[in-house]
Amino acid sequence: MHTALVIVDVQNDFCTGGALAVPDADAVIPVVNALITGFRHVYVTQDWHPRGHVSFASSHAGYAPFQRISVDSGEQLLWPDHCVGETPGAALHTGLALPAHPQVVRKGTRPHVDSYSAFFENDGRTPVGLDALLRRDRVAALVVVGLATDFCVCHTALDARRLGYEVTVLESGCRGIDADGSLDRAWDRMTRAGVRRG
Ligand code: VGL
Ligand code: ZN
Repeated sequence: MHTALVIVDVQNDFCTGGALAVPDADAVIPVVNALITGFRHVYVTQDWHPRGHVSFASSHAGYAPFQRISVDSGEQLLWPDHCVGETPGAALHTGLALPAHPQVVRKGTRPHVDSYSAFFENDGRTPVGLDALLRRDRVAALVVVGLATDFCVCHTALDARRLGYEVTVLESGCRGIDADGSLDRAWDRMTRAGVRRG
């Protein structure tokens, strides 16, 4: 069984100058690039929303980014419009030194449900696609890096543990948004779920 590198959402909109820029996000790029050469199995996730996505504050009259709202799949933290599919903001950062044919998983593609995890949408049960690829490739352990530590990295790591993968989240290869203490809470949840903090 193999160990894979999972690179979460290193996209222009989460990097410097992007619509939902994560503080110091670009610092992960050299760290991730140094890791890539050491892995035969590399998976890349992309946040990939339709216009008018349920997670956008602009889709809900009277709401602003970082407010919470109740939606079909539960509570949704609202964001600025970001990572609209096929726009430059959704593109992977060109500083990433990816292998020629990386395995890409796109998430958050459905209008009415968000997906922080590359395993399950925020309804907790609709598969996004990463598990099927990992099973096909006989991967049993993951090293997870990327953006943002407290949202898509955290939920991807938690679901991976739920599915039985061994998981290390490499802190130097991640950066967080830290909305209201969410970064500490995310590390707390991850470590309690058996995620190694590498
Ligand atoms: C993310 C907020 C909204 C992430 C995606 O990649 O962590 N965060 N959409
Ligand atoms: Zn998103």
